[in-house]
Amino acid sequence: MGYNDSDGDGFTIGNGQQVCSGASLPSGYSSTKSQVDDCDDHNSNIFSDSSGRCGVYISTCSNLNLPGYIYRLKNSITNFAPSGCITISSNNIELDCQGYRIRSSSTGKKGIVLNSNSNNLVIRNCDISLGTGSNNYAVYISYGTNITIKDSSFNSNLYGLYFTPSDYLQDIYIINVTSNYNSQAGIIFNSNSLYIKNIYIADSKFLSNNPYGLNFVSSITNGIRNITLVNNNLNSNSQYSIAFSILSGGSMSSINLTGNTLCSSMGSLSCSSFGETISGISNKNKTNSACTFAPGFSSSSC
Ligand SMILES: [Ca+2]
Ligand SMILES: [Ca+2]
Repeated sequence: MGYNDSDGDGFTIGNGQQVCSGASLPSGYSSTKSQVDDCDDHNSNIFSDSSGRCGVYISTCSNLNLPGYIYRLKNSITNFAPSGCITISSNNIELDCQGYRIRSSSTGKKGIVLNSNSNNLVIRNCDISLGTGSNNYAVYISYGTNITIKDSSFNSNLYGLYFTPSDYLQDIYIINVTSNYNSQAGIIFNSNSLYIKNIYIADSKFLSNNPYGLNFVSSITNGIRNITLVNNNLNSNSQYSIAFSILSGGSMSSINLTGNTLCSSMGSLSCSSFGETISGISNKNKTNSACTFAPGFSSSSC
């Protein structure tokens, strides 16, 4: 009976040994045990959460590559050396920054990078601000399926969130995120040669960015499809709240905007940033709050 806590981290080993869902155990642990406890009782940075999922505390820039694990940031990170601080490179990973900050005073930095095909990822409770200098991206995502980003802030970067597909990039959920004061856009979805599809953004704020709160860029047919925006605040951006930027040969489809406030300096929506016609966008449904615009500016060019 009883238990051991050899590493003193507060997570125990009971009668038998234990297994955590979605993860393989270090050597020395069997896979049968009814009690949820420490995934590695000889490493105080490894724990298990209440569901038995294994986790690792991180304190510096890291490559998150253990499938099924939760990674919890346990302190803020400032002035990191790598170009990308936290890289996620496996499946079923959750990064919980626990409200800690990631900061930089350099240029050419990325706070979080997803640059390999990974599925079922969650990023939460992060606060990333790298400065509005060139090539500072709070989050840079070029691969992935079923990505949730929630309860986080990405203020004062070049871009808060930058999505550009190098392969599959789909099923993206952005919930309760703040991405303000960025020097290009709160978020850009840049489909230049591959598709991005199934984007859901809700209960988030994209304020005072320059020039756009959100920017959707397509240069291929149906480059971006199935966009749903619900109950977001996209006010006070220096040009438009949302720009649908159709490059030559590009188009988008299935765009649903409901319950958003879209009051920015030049208008709510722009659909012709690069001279293409709004016919590149099909199947629109817009029900949003009305705005009062300065003379000469309208609520929408779409
Ligand atoms: Ca322990
Ligand atoms: Ca431990």
